[in-house]
Amino acid sequence: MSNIEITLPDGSKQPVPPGIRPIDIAQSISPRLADAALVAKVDGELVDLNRPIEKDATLQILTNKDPEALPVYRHSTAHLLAAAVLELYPETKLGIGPPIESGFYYDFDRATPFTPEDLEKIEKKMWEIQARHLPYERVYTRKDEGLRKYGDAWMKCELITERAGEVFSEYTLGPHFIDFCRGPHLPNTSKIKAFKLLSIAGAYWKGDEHNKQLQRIYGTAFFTPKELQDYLNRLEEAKRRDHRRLGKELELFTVNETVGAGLPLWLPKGATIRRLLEEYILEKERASGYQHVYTPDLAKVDLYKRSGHWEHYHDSMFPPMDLETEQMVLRPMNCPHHILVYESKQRSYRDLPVRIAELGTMYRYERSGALSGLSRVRCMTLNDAHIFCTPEQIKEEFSGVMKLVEQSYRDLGITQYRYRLSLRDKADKVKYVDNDAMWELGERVLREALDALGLAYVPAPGEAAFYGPKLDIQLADVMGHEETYSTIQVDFHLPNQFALNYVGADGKEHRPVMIHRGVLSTMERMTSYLIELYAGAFPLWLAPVQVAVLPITDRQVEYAHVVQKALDAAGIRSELDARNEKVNLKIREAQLQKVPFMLVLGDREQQNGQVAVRNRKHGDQGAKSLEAFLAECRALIDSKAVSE
Ligand code: TSB
Ligand code: ZN
Repeated sequence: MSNIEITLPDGSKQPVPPGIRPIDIAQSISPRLADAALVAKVDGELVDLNRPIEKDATLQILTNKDPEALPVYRHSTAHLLAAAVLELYPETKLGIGPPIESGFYYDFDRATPFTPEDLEKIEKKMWEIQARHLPYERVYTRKDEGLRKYGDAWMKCELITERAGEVFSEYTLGPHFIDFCRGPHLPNTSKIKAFKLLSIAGAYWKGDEHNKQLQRIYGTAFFTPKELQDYLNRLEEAKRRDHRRLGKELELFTVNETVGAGLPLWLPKGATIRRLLEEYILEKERASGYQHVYTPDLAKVDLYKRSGHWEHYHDSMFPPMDLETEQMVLRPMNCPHHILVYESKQRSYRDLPVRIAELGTMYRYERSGALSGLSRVRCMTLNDAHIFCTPEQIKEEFSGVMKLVEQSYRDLGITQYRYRLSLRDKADKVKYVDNDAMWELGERVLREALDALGLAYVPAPGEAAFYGPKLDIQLADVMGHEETYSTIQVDFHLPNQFALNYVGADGKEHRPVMIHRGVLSTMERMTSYLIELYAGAFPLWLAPVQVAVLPITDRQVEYAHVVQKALDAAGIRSELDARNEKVNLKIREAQLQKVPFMLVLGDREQQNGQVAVRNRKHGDQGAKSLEAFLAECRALIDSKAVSE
């Protein structure tokens, strides 16, 4: 038989006999490469290193230098996990075990629940198997034979019935493990160098709550122990900062089953932070020419039919409610209401831009699995505004919004962010309004505005609003997971839907453009970010309790009241701990609550009209006059200092 031709990444071509395996070619290049090889890429497709190549092809050998090999590596680690589970608990039935963004999982059906101690045992067993250098072997099974062979493995039979062709592939690992799997896999277990089992969770078979509940074991794997350790450290840090945990500990918010998932209740301290954010942004907007309005949280379905939300955004809306002869719906966005505010009177070119703003509460149906604390909720209040302007004014308005964003981020101490140009998915005619000319214009206007400001951005197809492209500002959490916070959106669609107009200098009617924008994002999402950014230790100006007043004994309680009154008068938020407890305990508790300043009051302080100041970060600061402390505090608050 004649040779086939293999093209390597450097462009060189090798004539080789058909049936050659990628690992043979790696070996012929260098034994080092063969040793480092994890998986092959043949004509762009990932395949096992020992899968024969039968025709001309391009070939790349992937090692631990190639991020693309990581999912394969993790998938193989998932098989290693399942092999260990079967060796320890042979009665277990296998579900699926794919790699995921942060590692892998495997679903198991077993009557006895796995315990944390089991995880340790399983992990040990995995290392044992790893050391056996067991190969991952691909075998082919005929469908009818497979169904016969796996009679009692119900999940496997379901998968085979639904997904397998006449013949399907399986992978084995040692004598106990075989699973329905497309692969590819690593050549053998010795290639796995670093993994960790992380947690156990319940998961329904195929994600459907009508199905049987399985036990899911999550784990992660990295090419090197160092990368794994870095990841585990970040995971620890993320736990320390987790806004859901801190929200409870610091009494900021609570989510109650009886109210419903994704509907957080703001507790007094969280509400204080929210109110400060609201007051902050309202004042900034007032000074930037915005007009604030109040509009209702619901409207007739017809309003959203007209705007296009009903057609394109229906999946994210709460179901409508019947009211007498009408159908009402909770609003998923505030734009239609603001459009009606614009429309409430005749507008002339001299009025433009008209900037309508509101802390607008809106409701979105988010899947229950996607909900998280305050960062993804179903009822949210957006620092929203809609700017109605001429096409010529877009650029200046855009840069005005960017200034607001940058100033707010500076004041809040947010320094790490990325710009994302969110575009439509051209093929998706359901989610996005079908009007090519409009989308191209919107995208061009946004790109020009971005270029004029010299901002570097990353385009993201499929992330636009249904009515137009947007510039999203992305903030990442400790684990690198990004969410959108601020957003600026150019919209030529809604003004058309509502036939908006203004009277131009020529006395004729013209159509305005709309810019939708949120600066602080929703109060919910921004607060979740700030909790994590500061790990609960908010800058003085945002701290729900700024000063803890701590009398040492009952004798100083009266003086403590005087001090607290002075704090009140200076507009400083304080809490007085007048309990009959040791002052050290009071300090410890205030410290745990991350209160910026503690004023410890003993006889001496009382006699001298002083306060002994403790700082949550730097400890004891010595005694000073009450006036001096108030002045220092005021200065820190007024300058919005990020740390004291
Ligand atoms: C800016 N109509 C525009 C508005 O005029 C609008 O609603 N845009 S949006 O759909 O992108 O939402 C604005 C912001 O709300 C998002 O950028 C995001 O920061 C925040 N947000 C969206 N969904 C949620 C949610 N489920 N929970 C918390 N915040 C959310
Ligand atoms: Zn809007």
